[in-house]
Amino acid sequence: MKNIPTIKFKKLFINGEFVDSVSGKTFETVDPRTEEVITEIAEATKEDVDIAVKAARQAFDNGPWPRMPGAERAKIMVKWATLIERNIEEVAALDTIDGGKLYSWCKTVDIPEAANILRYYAGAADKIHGEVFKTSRNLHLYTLMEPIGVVGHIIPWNFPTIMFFTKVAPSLAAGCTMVLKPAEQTPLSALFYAHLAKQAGIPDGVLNVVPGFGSNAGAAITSHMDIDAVSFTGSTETGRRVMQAAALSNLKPVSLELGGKSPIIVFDDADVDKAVDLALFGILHNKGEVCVAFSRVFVQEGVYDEFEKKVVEKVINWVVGDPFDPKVQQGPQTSKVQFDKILSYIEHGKNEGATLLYGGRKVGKKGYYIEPTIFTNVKDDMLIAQDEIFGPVMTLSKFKTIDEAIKKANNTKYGLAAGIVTQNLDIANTVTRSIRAGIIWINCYFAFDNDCPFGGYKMSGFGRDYGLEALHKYLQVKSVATPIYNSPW
Ligand code: TXE
Repeated sequence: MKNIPTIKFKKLFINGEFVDSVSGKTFETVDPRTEEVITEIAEATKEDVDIAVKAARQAFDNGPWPRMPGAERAKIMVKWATLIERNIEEVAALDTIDGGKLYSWCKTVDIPEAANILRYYAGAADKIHGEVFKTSRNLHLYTLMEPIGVVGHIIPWNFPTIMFFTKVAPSLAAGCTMVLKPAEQTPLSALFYAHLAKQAGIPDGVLNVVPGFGSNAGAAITSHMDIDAVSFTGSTETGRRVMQAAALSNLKPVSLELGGKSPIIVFDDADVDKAVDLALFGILHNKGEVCVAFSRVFVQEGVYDEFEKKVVEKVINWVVGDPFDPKVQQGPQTSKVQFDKILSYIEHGKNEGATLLYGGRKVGKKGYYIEPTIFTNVKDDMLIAQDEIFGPVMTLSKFKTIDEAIKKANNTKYGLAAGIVTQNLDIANTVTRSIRAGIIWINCYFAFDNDCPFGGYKMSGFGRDYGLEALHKYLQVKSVATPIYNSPW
């Protein structure tokens, strides 16, 4: 795509209209390829969140969406999915200029997947039902599944499209209304999706999009007394604040998908070429700004030297550059803050005694580009082996036994994902059961399906996105009892 799209939607989307913020404030969104301002976006603050919540409350209490048969909701969601696909080039380009994401990946994976997520949950919208119980007493006892109410969604900047739809689609299917805050770094596609939602027929007030900063608009959502649940994806540190604000306001339930420091363990019997490809894809995909990035690579001693040699041979040819160029494999980091954070971890790694095997420098004069970086001689307690760097930085180390590999893999406060590379089923099964993480990839990476729940153990959070588990985050269970005729009740 040569033409950068004109930015059509720059205002808050509240009650079905694009509106200025109450304060009239705006903020800049920056193109990480050039470090130049793309445009100014209306900035939501607490007052705007209040207005958006009122609209969502009105739509929930009196509007058609929660009362509509599930099949009707489904029709509108499917129409939205089709509209997204019709506008695929434009939205893909928005995520590329806003977040430095590979245009080809957005166009062939993220955006089509977003449409599929909508269709998956559209398929569930008319299959939401409770249970009837055969009780020991003379009672007709059953449960109703009801939408939880007004939901607050707060999403990050690394997957602006996928995150938007993993939150919005199940809550829409459940019959909820919502207020979503995109990340301040990447607000463009969310506003475009809001426009398409209106075209598809999502009633006014059901979906409200309020771009703004976390400490203001985000905090207003998490502490709001009239929001019934919050679904958050972001850092562990902010996740803690989200939970605290929920506890101190109306005790709304929260689900948190937080950071990670995921290991990939390569055993002696592995196909080393394949293991190298998986490890590189695992840390360099989306320039390492991935919550499930394989940032810690553990290789068994028998194949370690071969792995180290091959990983350098392959990474030398890794192409960093403009994410619109189809030959490019890695675009710029999303923001200056993230760029500086990664470079400072690289410096830290050198200072704490790890060996810089490859990379470590910024690329070019303009834009937030960083070389793919590999550290060896990494000790488990080093900061680069413990903190989520969220960049293209691999830490590589050696192990001898399965037990040692399990111990190393679990030596983290996080528990989002893990990879195992082996041909041996016994090893795969043993390690799978021993690692405390929400998803285990055996001989693969980034293998997701809309039907399969995704979320963390330990400080990677709780609650699940994807699958029917996510739908249940947005539902309440109401039990109903009625005596059977002539019973003593
Ligand atoms: O995250 P924040 P940041 C990790 C990654 C990254 C680090 C910092 O390591 O380097 O977090 O990124 C909103 N109340 N991940 O600072 O702050 C914010 O506006 C309510 C991993 O950008 O968590 C944005 O919309 N909301 C992660 C969202 O939270 C608040 C993806 C995420 O921002 C808030 C992103 C507050 N007090 C970063 N403060 C993953 N799991 O994939 C901020 N926000």
